[in-house]
Amino acid sequence: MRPIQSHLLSRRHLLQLSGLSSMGLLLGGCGLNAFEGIVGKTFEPLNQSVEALLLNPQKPVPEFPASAIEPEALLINTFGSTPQLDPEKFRLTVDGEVNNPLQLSMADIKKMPLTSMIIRHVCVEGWAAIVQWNGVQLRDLVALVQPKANVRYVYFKSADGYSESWDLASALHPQTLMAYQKNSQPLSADNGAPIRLASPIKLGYKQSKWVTRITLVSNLLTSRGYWEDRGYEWFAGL
Ligand SMILES: Nc1nc2c(c(=O)[nH]1)N[C@H]1C(S)=C(S)[C@@H](COP(=O)(O)O)O[C@H]1N2
Ligand SMILES: [Mo]
Repeated sequence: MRPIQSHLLSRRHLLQLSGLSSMGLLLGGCGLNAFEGIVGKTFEPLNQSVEALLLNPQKPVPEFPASAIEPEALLINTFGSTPQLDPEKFRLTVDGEVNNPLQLSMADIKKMPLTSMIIRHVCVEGWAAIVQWNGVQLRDLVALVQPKANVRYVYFKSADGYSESWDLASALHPQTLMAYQKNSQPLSADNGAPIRLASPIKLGYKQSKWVTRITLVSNLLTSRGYWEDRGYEWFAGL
């Protein structure tokens, strides 16, 4: 790879920062103090740090038209039994190596910018489905908690005992969502209500349902995830 020229880098960096601060204002409107810590550190070199990933959104995966949605094709796939979570009492914890850990209600989450995408869900068991997911970008949640610079992985804990871990770049991809709707309808309990992971860049088993806790860490723990601990590949990219 060729090194990036430094004058290009700083110009690009500035342009991206201007975009970021408007997003910060948007989130600021819901009473949550976004991006301050990240925007403050403008002169760190661009590398695989958290700031670099937040400032350089990866290229989106092409999506499908609404006519391609296959409402019956998404099979329910759950290792255990379906948890019934009360959406009023539900809190999503976002914590770990961060400056501003948060506990968010569904009302808090619904005040954040809504993103919709029509993507293909692919299960290793040999089925796939084109689905629309609607929710918040995980990158917005990560920015809100102000991660420390050494964060490289994200753990997801689920109410059914399921767990997952992702690399930070995949977690901060613009189409990695914490979804609370499927095909523009509230998520059903079987599909992960009140909130679940959804992304076109990872296999189905990476897309945790009933997520109760998102933890940002600098190193992977002994357990890398429910299926990963049983021999499945960790990265599981599409
Ligand atoms: N909490 C939890 N999340 C989970 C699972 C699970 O068993 N528990 N199964 C995974 C698998 S293998 C797939 S293919 C998708 C299926 O999502 P769906 O049931 O909404 O179709 O959820 C994933 N997320
Ligand atoms: Mo799956």
